[in-house]
Parts: sequence; C-alpha cells; structure tokens
Amino acid sequence: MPSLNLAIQKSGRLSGDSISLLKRCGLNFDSPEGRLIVPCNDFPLNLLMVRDDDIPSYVSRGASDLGIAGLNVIEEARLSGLAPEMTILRKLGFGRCRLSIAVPNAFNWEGVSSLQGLRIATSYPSSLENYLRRQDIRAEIVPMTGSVEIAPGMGMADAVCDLVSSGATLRSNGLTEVLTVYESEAVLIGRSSCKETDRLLLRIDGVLKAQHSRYIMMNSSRSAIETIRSIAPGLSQPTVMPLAGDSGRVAIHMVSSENIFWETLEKLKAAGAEDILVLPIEKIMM
Ligand code: PRT
Ligand code: ZN
Repeated sequence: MPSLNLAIQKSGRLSGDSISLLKRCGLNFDSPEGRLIVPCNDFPLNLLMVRDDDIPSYVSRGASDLGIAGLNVIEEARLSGLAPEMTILRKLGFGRCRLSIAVPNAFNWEGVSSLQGLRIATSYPSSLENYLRRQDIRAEIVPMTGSVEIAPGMGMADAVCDLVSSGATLRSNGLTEVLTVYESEAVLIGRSSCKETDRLLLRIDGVLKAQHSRYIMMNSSRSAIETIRSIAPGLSQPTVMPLAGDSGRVAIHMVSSENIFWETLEKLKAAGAEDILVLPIEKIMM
C-alpha cells in the first residue's frame, strides 16, 4: 500500500505540538531531527519535515497528501493564488495567534479610516490587501520577510500588520494593537480523502475530543440524580449503578465534553454528590 505524506514544520513554534498530536494518534517514528522524510513504523505515512511557508504548496501540488500549518500561512497562500488546491480538514487548537494591525503609541487612532493613505509594513501582504479592500481603504503595503515591528521606528512605515500572541513584542517596540485582521491556529489541510486519510482523521478527532473531555464519577442518593444531571455540562446518558449494601444510594459515571471547573464540583457537592472524581480521558472513538 503506498504511504501517505504529511508535511509538518521542521523546526519552529508548531513542530513540538504537531509531533505530540501525531504521537497521541498512535503514530510511532524515530526522531525527525535533521531528516527530511521520516517514515512511521506502524502506519502507512511519511512525515515531510519542511518550512511552514512551503506546506501549502506541497499539498496544493500533490507532493504531500496532508499538511499542518498555521491558518495565517494557509490564508496568505490561498489569497496570493499560490496554493489553490487545498482544503482545511480540521482546526487543531494549538499555535493560536492573530494577525493584527498596530500603530505607534502616539498615533491618534480614530478607527479603521485612520489607515487611509498610510504605509503598512507586513509579511502578510495578500491577507492585508484583502482586508483593506473589504474595508474600502487605500494604503501602501510595505512587504517585509521579518522583524516587521521595527519598521515604524526606522521610518519605513506608519503602521504594521503582524502576528501577535501575548502582545509583548508590539509593546516593547512602542506599538499599540488596534485591529484584528483574523484569528489563527494550526490547521490540518489536505487535497482529497482516501481510506488512510479517513483513518488518521478519525484518530485526530478522538484525540481532540478527548483532550477537552473528562470522566466524572460520584456517589449520591437516588433522588439527587436529576439535579446532578442538570449541573454537570455536556452530559448525555450517565451510567447509574446501585451501591452495594445501600439501596438508596448510587454511583454515577459520566463523560463530560467540557473541562470540569471547581465551581461545578461545588454545585455537585451542594446537590448531594460525594466522593467526586474527575479523570482525564486519553482517547475517544465514537
Ligand atoms: O522556519 P519556518 O519558516 O518554518 O518558521 P517561521 O519562523 O516562519 O515560523 P514560526 O515557527 O515563528 O511560527 C510558526 C507559526 O506559529 C506561525 O505561522 C503562526 O501560525 C504560529 N504562531 C503563534 C506565531 C506566533 N504565535 C507568534 N507570536 N508565529 C509568530 N509569532 C511571532 C510574531 O510574528 C511576532 O514576531 O511572535 C512575535 C509576537 O509574539 P508576542 O507573544 O510578543 O505577541
Ligand atoms: Zn515560515
């Protein structure tokens, strides 16, 4: 059976989380360090270790069946017409950031119309152009490949359009974030599905679902079951079992599709639940 190719970032912000996700999907492979192609031992899949910017082209041109990259990289490639043949199969929940517009702290910001006629430095010219067109703004785009945040200080631009996560980089360069162009996170992209991509997708879904889900166990009186069900979120049908030697009391087991907060445990206790245990779930197959 021919192997699938999955392109991931060789080294950078998305590499660790991409590898960790694939390992949680049961894929086993030797250390990818310093290698371009890494075969998996027990799944017909090769990892292609590449720069994140090349991932849309690998997938769109059919060299790779699948890829993991930031939505920002995918959007930019799609809008620039470089990688037309790809679809977003799953959002993966890591590598979260946003593409934002920022201006010098002293700038008199009065809303999006303040961008009219400015020079805006960015590594995302197509995303910015698309945004400005939709907002009916005419501005000059100054393309840069990195260190965009220094452009206003160097007199090269009046504003920047760059990725932001904590905002510390903008702050330390005397810039204020004023608009979000789009939110981004790591996504899985592909071209067409086949039996093996479907098999991998099922595992990815299982891992993503499990990481937010919790298994809850508690004891209570039979009469408290309905109140308890109304308190704990995301529950379908709990398993209710009689406790040995006490016909009025039961053990309740259930899966919650959301994390369980201390406040919820306090409400459960107030409703009469005791010995409440909350456990993480490793895998879910529906
Ligand atoms: O070598 P290669 O081309 O593969 O890597 P790269 O250097 O282009 O990318 P890398 O590893 O820096 O980022 C990979 C992906 O991580 C990006 O495409 C985003 O999808 C995602 N990501 C998440 C980020 C950030 N958060 C982020 N904060 N990418 C970049 N940044 C940079 C940002 O450009 C700015 O310089 O971090 C700085 C801002 O961070 P804060 O926390 O100070 O706001
Ligand atoms: Zn890159």
